Amino acid sequence: MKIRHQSYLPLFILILLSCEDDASHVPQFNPSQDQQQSIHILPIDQSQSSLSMDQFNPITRIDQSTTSPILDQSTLDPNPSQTLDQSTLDPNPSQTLDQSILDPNPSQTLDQSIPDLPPLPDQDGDGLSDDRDLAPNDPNWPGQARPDTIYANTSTKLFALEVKTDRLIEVNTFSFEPSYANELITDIAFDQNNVLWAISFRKLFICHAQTAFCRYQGSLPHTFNGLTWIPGDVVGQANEILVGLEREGSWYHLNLGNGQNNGQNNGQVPVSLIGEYPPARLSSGDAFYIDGIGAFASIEYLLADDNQIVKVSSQNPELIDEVFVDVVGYRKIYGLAGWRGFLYAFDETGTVLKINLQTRGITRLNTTPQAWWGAGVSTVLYSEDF
Ligand SMILES: [Ca+2]
Ligand SMILES: [Ca+2]
Repeated sequence: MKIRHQSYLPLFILILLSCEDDASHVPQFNPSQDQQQSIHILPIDQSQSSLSMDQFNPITRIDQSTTSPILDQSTLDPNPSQTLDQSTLDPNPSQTLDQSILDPNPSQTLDQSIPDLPPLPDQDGDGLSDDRDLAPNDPNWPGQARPDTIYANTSTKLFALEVKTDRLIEVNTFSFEPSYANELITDIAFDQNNVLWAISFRKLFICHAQTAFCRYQGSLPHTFNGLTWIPGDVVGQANEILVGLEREGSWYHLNLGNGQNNGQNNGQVPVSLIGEYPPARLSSGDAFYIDGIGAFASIEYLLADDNQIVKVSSQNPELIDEVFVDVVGYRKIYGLAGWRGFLYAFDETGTVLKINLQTRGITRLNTTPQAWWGAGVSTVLYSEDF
């Protein structure tokens, strides 16, 4: 056995040596190696992961920030006409009419137009805050229309019609600065501050609504027979605009310069064409606009016996939304104004008509000796009810 042991000894030694070699190749815990791996590999993996998400994945960021559905709706609307239709090209204008002038609870309309704000400074105490007062230190100028009142004019006199009672009152005979005596007033209009503006055939005035004294504002390059203010937001302007109507049916923007109502233009008032009525239609003498109601105008249709009162686009008078009513028997409606629920038409023959906006029924309110040339109402209705 000993020999056998001896005879196997070299083999045993060889096996032992072989096992030691094999043991040296078995994976062993090697702190230095593993530590190196943890230091170098893991941080690189983490940094690469972070980098790829935040900086090398631009598609994700762009999708979230610039091509979101919000952008699609506001600036990349594939059907932008929907937005336009709702705001400026209402295909069903009668809805606007129904909701505003036929509103049985009109205080809602006024509440929206005159927010409840603290009073602004009014140095002269005339009811017009300094920022709206053409003469902030003169309590007698420019004057304002009375609430619940529309106004009408002959060529020489100013009248007031109280809408609560339908009572017609003479305010005064128009008077002027000496250089402008004997001007004939063809139409009147009230701005959003309820200040009275008036035109003669070739001149523009501001007139005190309580005294009918008029101050010259500028000359006119055309002869206008109608005058109205239109809110700026309706026609894409910052401020409300003054519009003159030619007999031939053209509407002109009377540009008063910087800001509204500056009244300081002593030269010729620059004008620019807004548009004109469709062929064969003339201005019968007036138009008016009330915020939330829209524009109405009196029109003479060539060869027709009667005037028409139409609802018209303020942006383009060629777009007559509808013939609101044929005023049978009257063809000289030179004055037109409106109030809640009613239109008032002043014919040169002296008749005053009241037209129900809901039923479109016409009643003769008054027959006067006055040859009516114009009428006016503010774009914002003022009332003592609120
Ligand atoms: Ca004032
Ligand atoms: Ca004043």
